[in-house]
Amino acid sequence: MALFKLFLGTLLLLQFALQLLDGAEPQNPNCPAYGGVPGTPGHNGLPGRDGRDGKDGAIGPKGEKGEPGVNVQGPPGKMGPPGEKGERGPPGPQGSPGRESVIESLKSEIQQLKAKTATFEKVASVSHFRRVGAKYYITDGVLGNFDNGLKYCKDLGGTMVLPRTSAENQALLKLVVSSGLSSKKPYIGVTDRKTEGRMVNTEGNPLTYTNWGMGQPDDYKGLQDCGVIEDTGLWDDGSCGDIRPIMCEIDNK
Ligand SMILES: [Ca+2]
Repeated sequence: MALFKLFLGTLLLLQFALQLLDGAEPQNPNCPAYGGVPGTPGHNGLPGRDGRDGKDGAIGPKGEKGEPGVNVQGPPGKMGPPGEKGERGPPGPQGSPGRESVIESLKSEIQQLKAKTATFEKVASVSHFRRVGAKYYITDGVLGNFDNGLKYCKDLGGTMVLPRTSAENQALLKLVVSSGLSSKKPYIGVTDRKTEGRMVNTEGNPLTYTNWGMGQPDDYKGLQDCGVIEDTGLWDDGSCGDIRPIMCEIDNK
């Protein structure tokens, strides 16, 4: 017992000394308490529950630019169903003539110009001519019978002269006079040698214009079947075998 008191007293003194060394103020110097002996450290407790989510942090810095994507066109999609037929549109403007058409047109014009040139050359080749409408009356003073005249004019590309109107007859009369051939009564392209009394042109067609003199054609002595023109412009019938001036007409188409 005495030993226990001694031990207890020593322990108190030791604690007091420790408090003095720690600077700790004695709790109550008038009523000093005895501290217990510190126990051994306890075991670690169980981990606590998860805490609440924290607030969102600040926006981070902008990231680096990514690599360019690969530009690859995907495969075409499936063909859709055919749509309904639309209404007929208005007619388009007329197209310009094709190249072939233009060439054909130019060829035609060239042919016409060549024909006109040929006509002018024929007209210019004779000594006397007169234009009336779209034709020329021409003569070179050549003499021959009626059949000679038909051939001569045909070879020249024309026909024996035959007025179809009063104006044409006047034009022919002027040529007859100006050529100095009026006294020889040139032939005109009419005849009834195929059918007596039925005067026709050199193609066998009935006449649409005549300018017969009084009492003509009279087929004098039954020998007159071919037409001639007198210096008055009137017509008469004479022998087809007589030698007379030949006059032709050429179309200037
Ligand atoms: Ca006669």
